[in-house]
Amino acid sequence: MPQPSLRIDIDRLMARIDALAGVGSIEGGGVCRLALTEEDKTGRDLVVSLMRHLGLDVSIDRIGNVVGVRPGMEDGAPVMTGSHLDTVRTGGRYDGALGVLAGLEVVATLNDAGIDTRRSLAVAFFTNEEGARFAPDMMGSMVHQGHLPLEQALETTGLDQTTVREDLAKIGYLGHAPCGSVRAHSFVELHVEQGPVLERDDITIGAVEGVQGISWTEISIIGESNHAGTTPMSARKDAGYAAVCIARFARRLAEQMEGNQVATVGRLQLSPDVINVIPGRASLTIDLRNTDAGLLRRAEQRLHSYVRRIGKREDVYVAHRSLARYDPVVFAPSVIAMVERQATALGLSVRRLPSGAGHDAQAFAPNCPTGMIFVPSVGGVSHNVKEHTAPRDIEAGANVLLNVLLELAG
Ligand code: HGY
Ligand code: MN
Ligand code: MN
Repeated sequence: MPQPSLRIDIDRLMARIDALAGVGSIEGGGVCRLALTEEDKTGRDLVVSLMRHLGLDVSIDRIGNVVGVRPGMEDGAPVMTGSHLDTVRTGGRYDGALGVLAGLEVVATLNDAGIDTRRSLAVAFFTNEEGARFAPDMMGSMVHQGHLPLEQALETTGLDQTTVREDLAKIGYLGHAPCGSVRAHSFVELHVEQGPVLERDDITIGAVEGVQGISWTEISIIGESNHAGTTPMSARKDAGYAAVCIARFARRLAEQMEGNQVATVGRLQLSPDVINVIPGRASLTIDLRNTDAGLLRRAEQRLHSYVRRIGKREDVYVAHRSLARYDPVVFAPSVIAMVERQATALGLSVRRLPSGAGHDAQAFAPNCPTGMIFVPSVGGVSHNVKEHTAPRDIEAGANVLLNVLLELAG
């Protein structure tokens, strides 16, 4: 049960966050540990050795998810926490890492206090949460929770034309444990909000209600490269122009759709990418999100019909491929209330809010009582080297995680 005086050790947690941030560190204080790269391997190795140092039983499954279990007094499914260690190319030091290291800080605190829990506790990190090199995002947790077939994930080819299986093997994390062999009694993830709400409202803890729907599409356009000077405008098959029209349509879509629709063109490539050649080929990615499932489908339909129209109008061939598709997810009311109650018991301000970002927790939500704890992001900035959360807010979030896990683990 909750131990009112028990607290995590923030200096130890910050030291571990800083140590991990030293892996793949980039200019400006951020990190780049793209999934299944050498940097990801080094980060994984560091955390696995910490798990072993804390006495956890560590298992690596066939998609490279790593779970460390602290046995409880009873057998049965563990109460689970965790997040991811991979980052985007311009990542911050808290996105993902905080959830994993705070989970391990909870274990260290219980070890120091000699506290045994009724249920086992598990701390995990999941493969390729970001989806930056290999789509979809949340790949490892989705396989772990049975939403994505293992073989399909292993066969996925990434931006560097390698497969997940090849790169997992290369970094030594093509594990043997069956995926999802460690079933969770419940799952709670601590994560930075990555948005502006908590800071704007001067609130320390977010009791997350759920995750909005996510739709990633890759659009490939084939026109005809031609001379920039000699080709009349009426005779062009300009793949580049078609691509920028689609990008502009995505922005208009976000402005016109209700339900806090967002749209992002994160990647845009033109070929041959030469100043005096009309692009013969183009590709772009469109990230659409909405808290409402029906509106997200409507936004996708409008995008697809626009893409067909622009293909005809510009006389170019256009194809689109879905890279990730997740409906909105709601977290367990019991866990949301638990986060609120434990935050209040610690004298912390707390409010409910939805998550704009995808998280590993959303894979668990259909299978067991699941929730998330947010802490404020300074300036609402994330997926940016300037990502920052104040240590006192990290301490607050980790103490709420400690007490929620203790309540769930009994
Ligand atoms: O894209 C997302 O929301 C998450 O960061 N993978
Ligand atoms: Mn994350
Ligand atoms: Mn992220």
